[in-house]
Amino acid sequence: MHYDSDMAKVIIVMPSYNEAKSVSKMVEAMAGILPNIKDHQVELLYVDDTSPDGTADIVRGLQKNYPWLHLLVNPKKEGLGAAYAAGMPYAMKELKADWLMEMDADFQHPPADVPRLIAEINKGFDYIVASRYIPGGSIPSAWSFQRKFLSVVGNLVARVCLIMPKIHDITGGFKLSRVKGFMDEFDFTTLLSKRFAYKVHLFFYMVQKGAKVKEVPFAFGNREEGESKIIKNEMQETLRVIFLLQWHNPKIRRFLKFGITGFLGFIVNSLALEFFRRGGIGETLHTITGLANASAWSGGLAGEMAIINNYLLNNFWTFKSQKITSPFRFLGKFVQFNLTSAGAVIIQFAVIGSTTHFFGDTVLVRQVALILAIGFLIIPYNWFMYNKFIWKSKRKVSSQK
Ligand SMILES: Nc1nc2c(ncn2[C@@H]2O[C@H](COP(=O)(O)OP(=O)(O)OP(=O)(O)O)[C@@H](O)[C@H]2O)c(=O)[nH]1
Ligand SMILES: [Mg+2]
Repeated sequence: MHYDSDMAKVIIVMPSYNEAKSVSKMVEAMAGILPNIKDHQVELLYVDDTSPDGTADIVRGLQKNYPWLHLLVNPKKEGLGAAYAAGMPYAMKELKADWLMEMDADFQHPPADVPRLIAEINKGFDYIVASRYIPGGSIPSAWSFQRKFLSVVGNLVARVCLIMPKIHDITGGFKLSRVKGFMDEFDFTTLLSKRFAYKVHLFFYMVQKGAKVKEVPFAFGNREEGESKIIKNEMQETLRVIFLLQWHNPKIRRFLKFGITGFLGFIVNSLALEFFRRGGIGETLHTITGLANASAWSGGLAGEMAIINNYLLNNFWTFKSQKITSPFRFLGKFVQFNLTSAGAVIIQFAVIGSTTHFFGDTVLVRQVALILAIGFLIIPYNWFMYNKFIWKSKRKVSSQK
């Protein structure tokens, strides 16, 4: 095979672990495809973790016939993300890759689709993603319901939580990324997962870097041979990576802190309710005033405890850059905070009142109405009030100067 030296070089990075059964077939399939790609120099790099089934030996044997076939052997198996964290820098530094392709060794990413992805390079894209979730793409029909469900839901959660509505497949592993300005600026020692969830991190990174993304439909095939390495709790790992990615984003971090504070407020509310009710304080207030009953007084006091909890946590943690410190303002704002909290109570009053009026006064209607009221009205309302009134950002004022 002869290539011009200025032709862009694509390295297909293919991690393998116990894939001995498919290596010869894969290399032969590539031998039938790669030489026909005329405008790019395409080479294949196996990244094997010293597979006990001798995958690497088979690759070594084939290297004699195929000069475009490379092999990197890691001493031990640490997971798919770890294999890429070793293979991608190797492909860039040692093999001088201009483009990196991520691809599985078990034929689930059909070799016949490689030229279709590479063909997009010349159209100005930086990140070419084989997508299972756009028209023309698919996941294996043979998968169990559980696996289909986890795949679809995992991907949906990633799209929503990473705020990438326009991307349809974030959790797939067949893609092509530009090296210059993108992968060469990524520090692989910071990759957040050594496992399958590495994909979510790389995707997030590429989009943040401003990559022009192109999704190309493809049918994710059935594993033909060998055994699956996917681990059962991959979903948890993906959620962990998503959380960490967003935790580093100041705006999202603030919103997460606000959410955590609200959740803690709820716990304080419920514990305090029982504390006041059982500890006799509710009873005492009822006796002194002669009004309502012990639980009503306990509930009211517990609500105030939650308000105090939320005020303190939001002031010293969530909005700590706009922290209120002077004692007078601190008290004044606390009164304001109580008023905005009363607004939330009114919202809840109105939503639960009207839904039970129209849909029946049942436990289901009340609880669903409560969740909807919190999710769609109270959270946005509180977020708005805190940002606009209680802990108003001072940035605008200083930028006008
Ligand atoms: N080097 C290396 N490769 C791995 C590791 N884990 C998985 N792989 C390879 O990564 C690719 C994807 O792994 P699979 O087990 O096929 O995962 P999957 O396609 O989601 O699952 P199946 O549909 O069951 O095949 C395959 O080529 C594996 O051999 C690892 O720890 N190290
Ligand atoms: Mg597979």
